[in-house]
Order: sequence, then C-alpha cells, then structure tokens
Amino acid sequence: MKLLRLALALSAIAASAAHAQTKWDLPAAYAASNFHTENLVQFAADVDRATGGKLKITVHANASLFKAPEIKRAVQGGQAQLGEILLVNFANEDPIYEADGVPFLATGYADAMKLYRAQKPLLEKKLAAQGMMLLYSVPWPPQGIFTNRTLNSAADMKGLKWRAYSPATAKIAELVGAQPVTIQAAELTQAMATGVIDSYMSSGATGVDTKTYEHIKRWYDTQAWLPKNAVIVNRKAFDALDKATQEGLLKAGAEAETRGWKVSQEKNGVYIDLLRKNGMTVVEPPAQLKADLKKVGDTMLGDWLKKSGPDGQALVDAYRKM
Ligand code: PCA
Repeated sequence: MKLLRLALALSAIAASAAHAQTKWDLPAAYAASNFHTENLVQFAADVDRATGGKLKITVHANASLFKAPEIKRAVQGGQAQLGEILLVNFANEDPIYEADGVPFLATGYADAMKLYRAQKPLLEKKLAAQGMMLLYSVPWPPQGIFTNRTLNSAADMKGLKWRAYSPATAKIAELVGAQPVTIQAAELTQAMATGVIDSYMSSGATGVDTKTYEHIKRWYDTQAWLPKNAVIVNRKAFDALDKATQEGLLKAGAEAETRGWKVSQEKNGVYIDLLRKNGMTVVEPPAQLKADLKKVGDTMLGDWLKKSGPDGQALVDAYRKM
C-alpha cells in the first residue's frame, strides 16, 4: 500500500516535470494581419513544436502590451522575455541601429541583405552589452512617399504635415521643409483621420495595414531604404532555458528570418496592388524629385558617418565590398 502510494507520487512528479512549461510574452508593434506579425505567430508555433511544448510564446500584436518605442526597454528589463522592435527607432541610443534607415544606402532586397550582414556583428555586440541577443531580423518593403500633393521636386514637400516613425524620417522632413510629427504605426490611422498629418514615408505594407488609401491618394515609389524589424531576447531569460529548448528557439528564429525575407519581397508587389485596387495612384518619382531626394540621402549618410565614427565607416566599407 505504502509502495503504491510512493509510486503514484513519483509518477505525478515525473509527469509534471515532463510538462514543465515556460511561458514567454512577445510584445510587437504592428497589426495582427501584417506579414511581420504573421511571421512571429508562425515562429511561436515552431518554437512550441521544436521544444515539445516546453516553451510557449504569446505574441501581443499592435502595441497592445508595450508601445513600439518601449518594447526594447521592456525586454532589457525582463518585463518581456523577448520582443520585436524597429531597429531605426533606437538611433539616438547608437547610430548602428540606424544603418538601415539611411536613405539610398541600400534600396533593394539584395543590397539590404548585404547591409544586414555588415551591420549584424555590430548589432549583436551592442545588444549583448545591453543584456540582450539578436534572434532574427526581417526588412520592411522599400519606402515610398504617401501624399495627396503632386511632387515634382523636393520643394513641393515644403509645409507637409509629415508623419515620422524614427529620428531619420523626422530628419528628412527637416531637410525638405516639412513639419515632422512622430507617430507610431498603431496610431497612424487616427492621425490621418484627425488631420494631424497629411503625408509620410513608409512601405506599401503599412499603407495597407493602416488603410491609408482612405485619406491619401498617391504613393511615390521612391524605394529609398528597407528598415528592419528585429526580434530580441533577454539574455538571462535565454540562459535559464535548458539546452534543448535554447536550440529549438534558435532554430525557429533562423527559419523565421529566412521566411521573413522571402515573404517581405513576395508581398511587396501584393501590397502595392492593394494600394491601387483601393484607389491609390502609384507614381514613379519624376527625375527632379529623385535627384533632390538623393541629395537628402547623401547629406544624411555624411551625418551618419560622422555620428557613427570608425564603426560606421567600417560597416559601410564592408557593405560596399560585398
Ligand atoms: N512600416 C513601419 C516602419 C517601416 C514600414 O514600412 C511604419 O511605417 O511604422
């Protein structure tokens, strides 16, 4: 009788150990239907499978847990074990976060991947110094200009009420004489509806997510840069996982990165078609506008190289050699 009770108790302990679960929260800043968010949900399902249900990740979309600019600090402080950030949002902490926000430095997917390879070791070093690790990173589609105005040159951008999502997009406004207001994607639809802004620069993806076509009728396809989201993990939370779970997480992260780059590129055309279908005109930028914006990019690259010093120069040199 005693033995039976002991056996039962032991098997209960074994069962609970086998089912020992770790639960992680993953705050994200973009709509549930956005391709980055869908990729996160797939990643979480892959982690679940790869770890035999040991690590359960809940994705909190659309800035519902933390606002976009707060996610990085939440992961650093351990309030969230991992999170998705827009790297360029953190340019004021370190210019390395902004390498993929410099206009016209890398304008297509192949160049964006080269830039990422040059930027990655520096990102990893910086995040490690802050007690975090880079799990994976995926670009937004190329950035263009949403506006109701006809733009022949940058002079036509004067006085626009310009939504910025980062220090660099605010700087563009400053250089062309527009008025920047920093607004994150989750609040963008409301900012258009209330007339706080009448223009901004972003991808077709964000144009669709925010139903920009209900307020703005043109998108200039400038293909100016491809900013990246990154999924970052709190190092202590990672170290607390057993080896097999760590490996499952890293593997699912690597797969999410490969998948994300592919989907971003594939869906770019789909998003642009959706802009058209919903009444927008997609405009090839006229030569003068292109030349003026290129100048803005050159100024910003010069400033960025000054700010980022030898690390930044090494990054750009490495990128250009690839
Ligand atoms: N969408 C995000 C960042 C870049 C992009 O394409 C946004 O507009 O907030």
